[in-house]
Amino acid sequence: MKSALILVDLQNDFLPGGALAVAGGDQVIEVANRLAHGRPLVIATQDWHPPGHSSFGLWPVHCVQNTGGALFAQGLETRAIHRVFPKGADPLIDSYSGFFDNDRRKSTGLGEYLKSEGVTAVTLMGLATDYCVKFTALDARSLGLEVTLIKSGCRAVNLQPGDEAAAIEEMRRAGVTVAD
Ligand code: VGL
Ligand code: ZN
Repeated sequence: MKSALILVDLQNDFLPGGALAVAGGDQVIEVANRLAHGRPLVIATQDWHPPGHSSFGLWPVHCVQNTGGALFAQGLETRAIHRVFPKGADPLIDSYSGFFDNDRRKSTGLGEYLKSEGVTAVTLMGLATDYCVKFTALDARSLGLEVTLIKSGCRAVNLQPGDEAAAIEEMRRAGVTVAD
């Protein structure tokens, strides 16, 4: 069994002070650094929207390509990251998942890459639990990967109270192993 670590959207705009700040988002950076250290395969997804992206309005303007908010968090040891998969670059459709656009028609290449590397299991953490982490985990399961979610490495948007717990329950039901 070959495994990869996937760091979801550890970008400035999702940290306190950012455009789409996730409470406690800054606290997961040290978890990421600890998990990534010495790992043979570390992958990061990067929310990467063009100006005027169709998700703006539903969400505040965030992670605009080539702006500081789209950069990986200061403090994240990016040297440990082997491959970056940008997502959400199509102006007309969003991509919560690191694998596919929300209509599941276009792949980011992540699934094909993992397959070509012989990866059968992924460990997942990042921002935000109830959006990009959840959809990345569910797509990984649908592709037949074993998925372990590091709960201490995730924080939720919680538009509604309880969204985080519901997301974790949905992932569990899909066969995701939830670990601390
Ligand atoms: C995300 C909303 C919009 C996320 C990205 O990373 O969870 N959420 N874009
Ligand atoms: Zn986004």
